[in-house]
Amino acid sequence: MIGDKMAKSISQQITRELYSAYLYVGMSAYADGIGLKGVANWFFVQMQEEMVHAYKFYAYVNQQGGKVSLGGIDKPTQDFTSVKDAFKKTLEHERTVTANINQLMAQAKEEKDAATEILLQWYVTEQIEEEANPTEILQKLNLAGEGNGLFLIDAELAKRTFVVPAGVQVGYAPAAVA
Ligand code: OFO
Repeated sequence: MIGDKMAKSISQQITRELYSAYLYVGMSAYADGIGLKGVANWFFVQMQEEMVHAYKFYAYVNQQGGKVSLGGIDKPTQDFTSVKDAFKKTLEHERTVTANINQLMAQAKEEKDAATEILLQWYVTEQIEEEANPTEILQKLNLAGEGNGLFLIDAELAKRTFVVPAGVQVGYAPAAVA
């Protein structure tokens, strides 16, 4: 059982996660457009991960007998001045998402909603990685510059693959929440 207020807050976060996916598919398209297929791959995998973030929340609300109410998804920016700019915007965005997750955790604690707290712990851990990944790429971009070094980074980012996280079943399965 989940309270209406919490179901509404998680629904808002589902919309935000879908926005994240939309933002990253736009970044992937930007990278494709300038011929950096590895960077495009990295952002495409990021988009897939965001869909999992949305799905995990969605399955949880359903499993807890709550109502999922979706909001509108804004048009994401597609104006990037460079690959570094896209990763800077990624890091900024992920910091905002971390703040959103922390806010949800504060609400769960206030409402003494232990089940939602347990769910949110997964997202708290996930956000550490979500901030660490673009930070590391930005460090490399700073070291390698945006000349030939960019091609090495592009080759590295081409290796990223999408892996469904343990306990998450992709597809319609509202009971599949780890
Ligand atoms: Fe990128 O973590 Fe979800 O939004």
